[in-house]
Amino acid sequence: MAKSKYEYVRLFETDDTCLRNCYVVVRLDGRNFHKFSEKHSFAKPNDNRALGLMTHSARSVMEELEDVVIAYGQSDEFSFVFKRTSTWFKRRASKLMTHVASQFSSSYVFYWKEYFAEQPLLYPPGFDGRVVLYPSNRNLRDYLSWRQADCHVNNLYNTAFWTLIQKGGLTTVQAEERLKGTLAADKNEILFSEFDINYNNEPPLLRKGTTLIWEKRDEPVTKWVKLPNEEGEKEMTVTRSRKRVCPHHCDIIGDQFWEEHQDILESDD
Ligand code: DGT
Ligand code: MG
Ligand code: MG
Ligand code: MG
Ligand code: MG
Repeated sequence: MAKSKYEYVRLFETDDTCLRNCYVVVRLDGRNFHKFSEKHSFAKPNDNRALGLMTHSARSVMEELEDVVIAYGQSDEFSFVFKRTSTWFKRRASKLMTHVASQFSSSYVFYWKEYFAEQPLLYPPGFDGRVVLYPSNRNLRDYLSWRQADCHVNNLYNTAFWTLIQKGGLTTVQAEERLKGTLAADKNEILFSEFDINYNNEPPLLRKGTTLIWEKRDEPVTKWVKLPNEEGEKEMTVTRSRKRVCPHHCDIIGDQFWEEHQDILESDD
């Protein structure tokens, strides 16, 4: 068939293929969640329903899309790491990023009721996305360490800030003033000496964020098995090994996690 005279417009499309051998990281972040969390009465500083919904949406991204080997989330953000040899959508950055963002956003709305039963969704939330390429395992681990360190710094601050307000009776201005210039050790000390809170005993979900990886799990499956000598069939329970997305709330900065899950990263050589 003859080409139409309009075909040339395709030439305006630019190439956004992600460099080979690099991990492709897509990070999503909730748009104006400062307002969204206020309007939907999120608990302060952390709302377990909101965190659960974020994780459920991230799980949907891993299950519905291809080649995501690990995802890490905290607050209103989630990072998705595509395996470095992925050829999904010819590694086109815009395809990968928009699929992640739209799958995540629609899941967030779709599963909202499961987490916020009594709280209606008041307006459609959105998430921005960006793509970053990391050429080595060290770079990728440093990226994830950066996000987990951010989780720690923010959560320690927010825990101290809201404890001073909720338990100490300070105003937001007074709490801000009290924490100005303090180091991590000072915040730990305030929590411990004034409020009897050992920060290290706070839930790992809040201190470490959520890491999702694929793991093999033995699961019981019922199936019909043919009996010998044509005696008919019998329903039996057998164990099948299935790959599932599993959440972890542990340290991913040190080596231990990576030594225990060696199949996540591909060799650098
Ligand atoms: P952005 O990302 O530039 O569009 O603007 P925001 O407002 O989303 O800013 P961001 O992403 O730096 O900060 C996340 C906001 O979401 C921050 O204001 C705190 C809020 N947020 C996230 N998780 C929770 C939660 O569990 N509880 C409460 N109360 N707020 C939360
Ligand atoms: Mg932002
Ligand atoms: Mg945000
Ligand atoms: Mg954020
Ligand atoms: Mg299409």
